[in-house]
Amino acid sequence: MHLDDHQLAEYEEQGYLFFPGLLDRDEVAALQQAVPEILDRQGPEVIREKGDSTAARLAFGAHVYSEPFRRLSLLPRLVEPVRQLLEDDVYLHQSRMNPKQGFGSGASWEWHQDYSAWHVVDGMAEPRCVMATVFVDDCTAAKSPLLVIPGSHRDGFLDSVQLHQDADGYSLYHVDRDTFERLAEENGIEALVGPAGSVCLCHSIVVHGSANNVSPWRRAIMYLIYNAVSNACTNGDRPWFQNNRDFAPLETIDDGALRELST
Ligand SMILES: O=C(O)CCC(=O)C(=O)O
Repeated sequence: MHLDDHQLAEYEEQGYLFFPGLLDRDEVAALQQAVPEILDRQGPEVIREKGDSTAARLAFGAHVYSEPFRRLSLLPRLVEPVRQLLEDDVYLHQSRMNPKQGFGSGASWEWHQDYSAWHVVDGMAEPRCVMATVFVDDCTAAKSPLLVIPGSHRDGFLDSVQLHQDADGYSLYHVDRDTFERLAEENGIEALVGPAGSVCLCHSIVVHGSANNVSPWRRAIMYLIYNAVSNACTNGDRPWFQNNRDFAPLETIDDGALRELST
């Protein structure tokens, strides 16, 4: 998939591009079938919700241990436009699934820029990194969609407050209240809604967050974090599933390879 000049200008302006239904039904089915096994995994790569230890909050690294997600991460449909946006070869710095379980278990996310932790903790020099946000489930207004502030990347990397650092090394920084209010007043807030298989390519300093999912339905999103090879991280303190140290440029696979897995 090649981005045209209009799309490149839109990314520059609003900090993200949204592609409804970029993956077809068979591809979505292959991903959805793999989700329960990923969330049941017992290991440090799966972090549980504070208010419900039975519910996974984040599953890191599924592109390594789940074949459908490995294939997803290497599809030309994702990797080629990301290379184009970053004007470089790319490697996968991190992947994480946020299943956002229903009945309130899927808790909120404070307003933040993802780049904060990668810069401060992992030593990523520049925000030359794209979050490919893949909707594994339908994301509707009722399921606490991902909320973004369009154009907030144009304010650059913001001073952030560290919200917490878990014993397992997971860090979250949040944007201070005054800055958040100003950005929201200036740019508004958009909800990313669309059917399963939709994809958003998002700049790593776009401010985003989400509310508790009080619907009865899961709302899983897979975040694939592609970094420019020339921007590889310099610190190696965090484990492989948070800070991948293999900087070899990704080689794409056949664009139909994920679809082949659907049964
Ligand atoms: O999927 C969500 O609700 C938000 C997740 C998020 O902001 C993140 O993982 O950085």
